[in-house]
Amino acid sequence: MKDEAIYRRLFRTALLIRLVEERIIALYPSDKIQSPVHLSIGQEAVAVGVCDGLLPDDLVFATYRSHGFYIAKGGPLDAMFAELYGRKGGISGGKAGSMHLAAPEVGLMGSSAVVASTIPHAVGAALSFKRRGIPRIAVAVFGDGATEEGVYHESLNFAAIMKVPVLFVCEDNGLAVHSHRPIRQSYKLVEHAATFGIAGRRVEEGWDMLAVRRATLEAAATVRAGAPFVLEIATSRYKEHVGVGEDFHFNYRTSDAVDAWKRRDPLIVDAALAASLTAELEAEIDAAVAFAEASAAPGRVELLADVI
Ligand SMILES: Cc1ncc(C[n+]2csc(CCOP(=O)(O)OP(=O)(O)O)c2C)c(N)n1
Ligand SMILES: [Mg+2]
Repeated sequence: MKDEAIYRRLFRTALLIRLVEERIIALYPSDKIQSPVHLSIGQEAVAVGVCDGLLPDDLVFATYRSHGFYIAKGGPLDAMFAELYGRKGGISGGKAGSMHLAAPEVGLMGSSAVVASTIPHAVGAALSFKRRGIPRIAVAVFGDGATEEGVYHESLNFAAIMKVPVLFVCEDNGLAVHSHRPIRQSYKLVEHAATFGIAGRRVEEGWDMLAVRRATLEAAATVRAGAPFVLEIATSRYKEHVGVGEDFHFNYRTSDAVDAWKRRDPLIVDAALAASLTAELEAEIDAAVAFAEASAAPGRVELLADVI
């Protein structure tokens, strides 16, 4: 398939993610969304490029900022909105919310509010694939801040020692809440991985869905051959850490870097393609929101099921 056809496919999914999150922004003041939200607006190219570079059976373990990965992996939109609404029709019956989206049937195994906590789960899944001789890979997605957690280092070590098929994907938006990466970290991620004998690569053009996809295909090929790999992808978070607003008024960053990123963002630059797809995608979102609105709230029995 030509790059142009792939680009259109990736663009459509990335635009769906952005329009879904813009709908979340619009709905949020109504208080119908019963969950804190960590928006990935600006970061969509990472989710779509990575997921498109995987095989459908590969498993992804993600974070609280994972609407994009859920959608890019093919998670159902109606059950996602119902989940955000806290309704019975939600993918986890309304009990998980935005930070814990999971759709195992499409390979989005889970996401978690606890920073770095899904990284060892991906390593464990990869170990299981290896032991059972299953030709699939597991992907751990995490932010730059998560690499400061001890479990990240333990996971690299274990993956390297056991030679498990795991792809570590760092979404480097340069921020952990309001804190910039250089004041938090004394290491470069790819060099750091090399000290464990793990190959890695940093992609600077994290706005470029095709570049992210190509890098993922290459990295995944290494992983399928039995070696873990660290893929670090530069990206930009346009909105505040948590919530639906912007955060430039806190003065920990200016809008300059975000504006520079927006000037390369295909969802903004390729306005004609976006306009040609918007009505159809908004109709999909309308249907998903209508499903959530019509879904009943869980009762006592459903609320207590699966939690003890
Ligand atoms: C174990 C743990 N420590 C601290 C927090 C509070 N916390 C939530 S998000 C976050 C920053 C994480 O930054 P990063 O991994 O770069 O992800 P991003 O939010 O930028 O996507 C922190 C410290 C938490 N949720 N879990
Ligand atoms: Mg970050």
